[in-house]
Amino acid sequence: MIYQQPSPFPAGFLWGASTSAYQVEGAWNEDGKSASVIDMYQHSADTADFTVASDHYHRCIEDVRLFAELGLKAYRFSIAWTRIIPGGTGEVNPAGVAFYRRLIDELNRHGIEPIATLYHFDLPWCLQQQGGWENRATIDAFVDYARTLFSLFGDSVRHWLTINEQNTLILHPGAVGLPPGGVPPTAKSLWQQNHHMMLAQAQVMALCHRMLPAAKIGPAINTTSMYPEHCKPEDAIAAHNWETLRGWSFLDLAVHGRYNMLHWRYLTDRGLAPDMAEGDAAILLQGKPDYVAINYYSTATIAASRGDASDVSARAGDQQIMLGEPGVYRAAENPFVGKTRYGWVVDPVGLRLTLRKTYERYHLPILITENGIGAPDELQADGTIADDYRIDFLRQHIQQVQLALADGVPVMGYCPWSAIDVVSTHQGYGKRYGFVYVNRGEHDLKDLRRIRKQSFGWYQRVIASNGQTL
Ligand code: BGP
Repeated sequence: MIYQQPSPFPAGFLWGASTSAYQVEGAWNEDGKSASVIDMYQHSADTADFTVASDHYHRCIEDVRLFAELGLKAYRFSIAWTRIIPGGTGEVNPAGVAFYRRLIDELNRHGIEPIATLYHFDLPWCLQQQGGWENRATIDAFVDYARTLFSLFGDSVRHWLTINEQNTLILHPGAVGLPPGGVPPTAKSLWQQNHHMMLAQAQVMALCHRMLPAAKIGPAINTTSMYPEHCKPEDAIAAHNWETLRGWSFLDLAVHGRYNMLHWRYLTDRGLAPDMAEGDAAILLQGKPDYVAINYYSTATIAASRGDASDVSARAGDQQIMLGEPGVYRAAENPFVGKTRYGWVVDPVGLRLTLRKTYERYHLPILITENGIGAPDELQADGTIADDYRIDFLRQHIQQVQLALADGVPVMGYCPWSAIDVVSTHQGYGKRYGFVYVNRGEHDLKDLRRIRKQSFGWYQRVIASNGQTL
């Protein structure tokens, strides 16, 4: 649809940027913080670990000042459960509370809306040792942790996100590292974990509404659209299979509180259906998100399954992210989209399509909580970082957000990944996303100095003009 009247970004649009605790903070064992699964899992020894990361824990005031200079209206970050309740349950750690209090107060002082994710991949290791999400006790632990955060920070945080990319955790468990021993959980275990996370999430959303009636809370799922490789009907079914099993099934449970039909058939057919306790169906119905957050990076193109092992392939050569499933779908190439140097599809129009579909399905406002391009940005001898490719990528995606707004989709805001360079889980600092460069190598910490990239000045102008100067 080509509109004759341009549709400006609404006043109050949340121009933001994102990070997560384990990728930005460092200080992995300081001030009472305990280890999370991320700290204990196996990762490549060739890339940076998470112990120092971008040292945001020690530099958060300096970083927020940079975010204020950038003009951010919102900052989406995550809270490390292991800092707040190091034992997973029970005692609250005052030093951890003080850190987030400092961060949140500084954001509010600069008029930057804090958007807090309760849990971004970093389950306390002590809970993992007791079975992690497979253990129903983790549900109660998560609800207690959320209650603690709502009572500690509910006065100054109005936007909350429950679990980051639950679909990534379940569908690609190796994406956040492998447990000691290197064997990921079985599919049966993962779907049981998924069920428990959904129960926890539903209770936390209901709790948020009871404790903080003015606050808003929602899930954050990696959401995308799938194209059939050809106009072959079987390809269309395969694309729909995967769009449903990879994305909608997670959001349907979060928003409607019930299992998606196709998803449930898939689970029962393959012996993967979770055990449901009495009362679970009623608990799932308690969850009523105020908005849906989406992390959008790329689309995928799908062909009909051939029903054998050749359906499975590694995404862009990354053995931790396997695509394809016999009898469900296989990944195909799309000649109409670009690719990053890491093989991730670049498809700005796909963002508009995804926004339309998400709104049509849920009728809830949408917050874009991640979108961005990873690249090995280089600090030049003159002290600059010329990330013009990032500007192109973000500009094209923002244009599509504007078109989605014209389509009638209530997009609340745009928080690209990432506000500042963070550790990429698989590629360390060789793959950066930030508007602010962090001067460190994979293992050489250098001086961790903050340097504004070219994209910093560009995004500053975008925000200052409320999206009119792109
Ligand atoms: C998302 C995660 C983020 C971030 C991002 C980029 O799935 O929510 O935490 O890691 O992907 O991924 P990567 O660093 O692997 O390129």
